[in-house]
Formats: sequence, C-alpha cells, structure tokens
Amino acid sequence: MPALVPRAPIVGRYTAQELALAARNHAMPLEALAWDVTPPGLHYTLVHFDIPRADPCAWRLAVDGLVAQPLSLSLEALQRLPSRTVRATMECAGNGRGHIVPRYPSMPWLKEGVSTADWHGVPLALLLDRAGLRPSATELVFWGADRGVDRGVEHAFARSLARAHAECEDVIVAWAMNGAPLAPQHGAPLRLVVPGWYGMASVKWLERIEAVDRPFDGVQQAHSYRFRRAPQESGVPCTRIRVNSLMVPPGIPDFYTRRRIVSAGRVEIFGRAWSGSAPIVRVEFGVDGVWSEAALEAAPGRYAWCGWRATWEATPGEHELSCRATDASGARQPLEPPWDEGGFGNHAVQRVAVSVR
Ligand SMILES: Nc1nc2c(c(=O)[nH]1)N[C@H]1C(S)=C(S)[C@@H](COP(=O)(O)O)O[C@H]1N2
Ligand SMILES: [Mo]
Repeated sequence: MPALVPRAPIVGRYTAQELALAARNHAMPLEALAWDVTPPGLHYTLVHFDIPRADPCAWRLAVDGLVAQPLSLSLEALQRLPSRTVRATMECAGNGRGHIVPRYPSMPWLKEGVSTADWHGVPLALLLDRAGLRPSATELVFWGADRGVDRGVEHAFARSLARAHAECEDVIVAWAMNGAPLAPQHGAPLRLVVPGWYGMASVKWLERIEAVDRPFDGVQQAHSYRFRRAPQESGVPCTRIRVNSLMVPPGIPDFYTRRRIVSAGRVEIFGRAWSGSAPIVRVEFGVDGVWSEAALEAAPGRYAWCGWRATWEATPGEHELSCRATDASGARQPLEPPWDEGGFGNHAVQRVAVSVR
C-alpha cells in the first residue's frame, strides 16, 4: 500500500469540510431514544464515499477465495435460505469525535451517532458452511461496492473479521431493516451486520466475501479504525462498542442553542444504555455532578440498548444533567473523553444544559 497522506488535527472552529460531512451523514435526533427500534429515516448514517445506485435484481454476492465451492448468489437465492432477525444497537466508532480536542479531520459527531434496528437476513455462518471454508482460511474480507480515495489511497470500502468470529457469532448478511428492504443509505440491497461491534464492521453494499489466509491490510482495516495515542503508532483495532448511554433531553429546546427549558418540579427522565461487551448492570443519573441510581428496564436482547429511568426534582436555575452506564465487565463511562488521535471510542458521559423556570 502506498504511504498514507496524513491530515492535520483541528483545534477551534469547525471547518467547511466537517460541515459537508455532517450534512451528508446525519445523527439520530436524541428524542428518538424514546423508541426501542429507531424509526425509519432516523437511524444515523455514515457513508465514506458515494451511495451506490444498486439494482437488486442484478445484484450478486460472491463467496470466494479459500473455499471449496465458490458461490455467486442472487438476492432471491439468498432469501430462500433460512433467515433470522437480530435487534442490534449500532454506533459509529467516531461517535463523540467532535468533543475531543484537538479533533481528527473527519465526521465531527457529537454524541448521537448511534441507533437500533431489527436486521433480517441469512446467518453468515450458514453461507460460509455452504461455500466450505478451507482449513487454511483465517480471515474473511467483506467487500463493499463503494469506492473512493482516503488519505491519497483509492480503494473499495472493505473490512475483515477473524474466521472464528465469522463462523461462531451472530453475524448476518442482511437485506431487511425493521421489516422493510434496506434503504440505499443503509446498504441496499445487502449488508453485513456485526452485532456488538462499532459500525465500520457492518459493511454495506456487500458484493463479495473473500476467504484469505493472511491479515487483511486494506485502508479501513489496517490504517483507519485503530485506537492510537499518537499518529505514528500502529494502534489497536476498534472492535466492540464501549459502554455508553444517553438521555432524551427533557423539556423543550431553544431552537438555536438546543439548550433545554424545563418547568420546576418533578421531571421524568428516560434514556438508553448499551455496551458491545457485556450487559448493562447500572446507570447513574447526574445533576450538577451529584449522582444517583437510575432504574434499568429489562434488556431487549444481547445486542440492543436497554432503557433506564430517573426522576428529577427540578429547582429553578441553570443545571447540567448527565448519565453514566456500567456494564457487567466492570467497564464504566469516563467523565472526560479518553484521548484518541483519530477521535475514536469517545464514550464520555453526556452533558445536557437545562434552564429551569
Ligand atoms: N460499504 C460501506 N460500508 C460501511 C460504510 C461505508 O462507508 N461503506 N460505513 C461504515 C460505518 S463507519 C458505519 S458507522 C456504518 C453505518 O451504518 P448506517 O449508515 O447504516 O448507520 O456502516 C459501515 N459500513
Ligand atoms: Mo462509523
């Protein structure tokens, strides 16, 4: 691979390039946390290059490389195979980047690059079984149909998974989202869904699954999506979603500042918490830095966010609300963004400014 062209970190005002990225790739409005499954059109989107105009009738998924029986499957053929639905919360690995100083020049997410969907499709393990992975195959590379240039290198968006993960976990090749065919921006007609992992693993516009016997060195695998403390580090891959939580901002917003306006008295707070590693065991609700226990709802499944509630006796004045989740592995959200050079994995607590009247 040619040397990658670095981009300089940004301090201060958002740039025109960041604005353009943010206008193309929208977040989930926080009020949509109220739904177990994010309503159509409100699921966040992240598209690196252009959305391909795909013809579902002509689409083929190839399964090839180190397999005994290469496959070329039409959408119809895939839809005749046994299928299942997985409810999964997906979060962009760059979510929270806009709060890190200095920030990496990329999509300047605030906190809302997260959503939940019911994904329906064929288990990846079943396809790999039909193709017959050769013993030498150690990784599967998932190739998207979208192409572009990043840091000077032209490539198709592609990511890999270790064989054990691809064969054993609840990874699916999905053609439906919330009971409807995939929308163009979400990967129509076919995408991978890797529950519990940051979104980059769930390759959209999936047209080829290639079995290989060496670590995949594509741009989006070997260079992007790695946690680094300094630019020259090779870094640690972004994988499972870190423990995180959000609340529906209470009251009504001021249009321009989004500051919340709430009447004094009892306020019911609702939010969601999620982690790609372990079930959520605790959520704390904070008012001006004083924490109390929130009540957890039953988790709707292994991979989906769970609801939490708290009651706030709002007193007149200016306040800051926050929430902080802990998962069963003991991981808890930090108060400040963990430093990352690429702006990945910021799961610091949300802070909501409220004026009580
Ligand atoms: N082919 C392809 N797949 C992709 C991407 C992409 O740009 N191209 N973006 C990835 C990233 S970074 C994320 S966060 C998720 C976003 O999925 P969504 O837009 O359906 O929410 O898709 C992933 N899959
Ligand atoms: Mo992402």
